[in-house]
Formats: sequence, C-alpha cells, structure tokens
Amino acid sequence: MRLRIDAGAGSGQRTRGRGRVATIEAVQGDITTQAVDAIVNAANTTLLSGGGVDGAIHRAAGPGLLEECRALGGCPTGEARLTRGHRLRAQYVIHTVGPVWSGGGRGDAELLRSCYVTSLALAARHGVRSIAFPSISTGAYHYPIEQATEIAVRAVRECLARPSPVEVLRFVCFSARDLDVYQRLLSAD
Ligand code: AR6
Repeated sequence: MRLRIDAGAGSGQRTRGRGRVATIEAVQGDITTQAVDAIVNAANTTLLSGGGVDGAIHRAAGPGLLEECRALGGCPTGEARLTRGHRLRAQYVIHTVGPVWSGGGRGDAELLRSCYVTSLALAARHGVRSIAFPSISTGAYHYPIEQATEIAVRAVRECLARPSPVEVLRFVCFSARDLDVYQRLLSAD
C-alpha cells in the first residue's frame, strides 16, 4: 500500500530548487530491500550494530558495513553519519541515533527532529535523490508512534520545502499499524 503526498500538502505545492516538488510517501515493508540512493539506519551511539532495523541493515549489507562503521568512532544522539551501502541496493546508509524515550521531558522531541534534519542535510551533501527512513526510536527506544510520526512528517516537510536534491522520500513502516499512523498524518494539513 502506498500513499504519495507532495511535500507541500496542506499548504499548496511548494516548488523549490529548479522548480521540482519532492514526493513524500509511506509504504509497509523492509527498508533493506528499498531501491533508493540512501537508506537511513536507526542506530545506537556506538554504530556497531544492534537489533531491530539496525541488525537487519547490517545482515543485508554484509561485514563490510560494520568495518566501515568501526572507523567512524560512534555518533552522538540526534546526529548522523554516512557510509556506503556495501551489499545493499542503496548506495549509502545514513546512520542516525534517535533518543531513548524518556517521557518527553528531556529534549526527546528536539533530538528526534534533529535525526531527520541532519540525515537529510547529509543526504543533500552527497547528492542523494531518493531516501528511505524507518520509524526512528519507535522500537527498542519506545518513542510513542503518534508523537514520533508527527515529528518526522513535520521535519521532512520543512526540509524538503527548501532547495534539496532529494526528490523522493519514503517512510518504510514495518507494521500495518505504523503505516496507518503515517498515512493519517501525511494526509492531514
Ligand atoms: N525495515 C523497516 N523497519 C524496520 C525493520 C526493517 N527491516 N526492522 C525493524 N523495523 P528499532 P529504535 C522497525 O528498534 O527504536 C537497535 O538495537 C521497527 O518495527 O529498530 O530507534 C539499535 O542498535 C520500528 O518501527 O530502532 C539501537 O540500539 C522501527 O524500525 C536501538 O535498536 C525502529 O525500531 C534503536 O532503537
């Protein structure tokens, strides 16, 4: 199931750059199989792999990814680092570290927003035209899906309303329930 929404949905189409409009879409699926320039990994601060989407990406990319990650020396929460995609279809993996949900009172929202903003800035610096995001922090890190999705959708809409090489941004949801949340919020103003 796929829903395509223009970046400026709700406030009219926003043209930017050379007049293109970015597409923001949500699908249910496995991010490791996406045919996009870059996939985003919901990593931890060590960048040395873990469970969830992080484990799935490392399994699919092969050992070269872990080797490249080791050389990066970690990544603070809210920031992002780029590696090659190794055996993935995607050319790049952008590793970002979401916040562990702490009840909302310790800058959780700003850190989660920063994951999307810094990942897209890094993608732009590497000329990425299509990018897939998982639902960062909503698995092992327990960020409530509704609140996390509101932050994700708002952040990427704002970023893609400005000049960027990114033409397609895909949210890849693992569950039908998560996809419902994304679809509802992408359809809303
Ligand atoms: N494709 C798309 N989404 C997936 C996939 C997949 N293959 N696998 C899981 N998800 P999580 P976090 C969804 O726990 O909450 C790791 O151990 C999953 O259903 O992967 O940011 C890291 O090393 C959920 O909706 O990431 C960190 O230690 C979403 O991805 C920690 O977990 C995020 O769940 C990060 O926790």
